[in-house]
Amino acid sequence: MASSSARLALIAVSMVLLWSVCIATDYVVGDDKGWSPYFNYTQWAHDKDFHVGDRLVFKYDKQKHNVFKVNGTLFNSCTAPNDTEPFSSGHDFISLETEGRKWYICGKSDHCVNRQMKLLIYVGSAAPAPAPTSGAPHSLPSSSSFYIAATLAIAAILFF
Ligand SMILES: *[C@@H]1O[C@H](CO)[C@@H](O)[C@H](O)[C@H]1NC(C)=O
Ligand SMILES: *[C@@H]1O[C@H](CO)[C@@H](O)[C@H](O)[C@H]1NC(C)=O
Ligand SMILES: *[C@@H]1O[C@H](CO)[C@@H](O)[C@H](O)[C@H]1NC(C)=O
Ligand SMILES: [Cu+2]
Repeated sequence: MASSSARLALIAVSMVLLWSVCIATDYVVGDDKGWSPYFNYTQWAHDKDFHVGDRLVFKYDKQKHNVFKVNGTLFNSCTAPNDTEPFSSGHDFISLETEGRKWYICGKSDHCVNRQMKLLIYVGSAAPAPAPTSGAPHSLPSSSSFYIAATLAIAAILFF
């Protein structure tokens, strides 16, 4: 029979696991400068560690700017696609759903080519849980750690 302290411990461990797996970050592109001309977005992205599940937040004057998600070829030539609609709300949330390089440009006027309105980031796998104290393997993919944590939490609440 599990004691109530074992039950509490299990719930606590599960909650910590759930929290660490679910935590995701919103990055306001350009911080307080937002998405604007003559800001060095290469520099901005340099010290950031983007993960699947995080979001980019583009804040800008929607009369003056927009945001196209493009591929590397269009990024390098600063070409806005003419077959896709840009983000244009002035306050766009873009979820980082897959790993790899992501490219964003402003499609207005010459903002990409002459005014540095271009952003390249690298997105890594979902943020790993911190080393667990329970001795669970460190390399568990986060989705399975999520289900394990959720199952533990539910089991602890329902059955102990
Ligand atoms: C932006 O910052 C990067 C990294 O610090 C630097 O290499 C690059 O020259 C800068 N770009 C401009 C246009 O200043
Ligand atoms: C980049 O996107 C353009 C427009 O959608 C497409 O024509 C081109 O083939 C793409 N390039 C790569 C390398 O995927
Ligand atoms: C769209 O862009 C492609 C090149 O990227 C060009 O060949 C095509 O003519 C353009 N279409 C329109 C409607 O402007
Ligand atoms: Cu712009």
